[in-house]
Amino acid sequence: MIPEIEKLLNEQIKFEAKASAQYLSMASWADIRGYNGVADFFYTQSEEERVHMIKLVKFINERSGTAVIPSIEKPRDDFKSLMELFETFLTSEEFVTAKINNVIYECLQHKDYNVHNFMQWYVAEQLEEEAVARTLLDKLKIIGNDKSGHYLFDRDINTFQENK
Ligand code: OFO
Repeated sequence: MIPEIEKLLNEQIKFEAKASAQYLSMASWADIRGYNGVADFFYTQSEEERVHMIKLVKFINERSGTAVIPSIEKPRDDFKSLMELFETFLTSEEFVTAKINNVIYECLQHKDYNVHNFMQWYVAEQLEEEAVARTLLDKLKIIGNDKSGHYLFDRDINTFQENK
């Protein structure tokens, strides 16, 4: 495996792990406040990010690289509203997308078409996740401070979760 690409993939492991920890923290925040639908949404998102991380770990190791399991700093848990929770979700997804785009760019620079091909799965995944995050944020903007709107949002959020 090309060392520069291996390094980038290992960094990507950390970004996926951070997203998984962040979404677990967000699930817990929602759980405590009685938003059970939102909590389930983020528990599932957290699991999905863990799957993305493991996929990278296995890919690196199978191609005679060395996957490094990173330590993760404490995720945010100080959200003031559902709106802030979902803004954080979108920001996190946009950050990961930018990092994936950078891996793709470097793959092309190094003519690593194998990893380039592998990363296409992540590109498609990010497109979907960003779209879900934007849709949910748009709904919250419509709802504003309406408490019954928040109730319905929490009740119906599972209809927006991707099926994988
Ligand atoms: Fe790993 O899929 Fe989003 O971040």
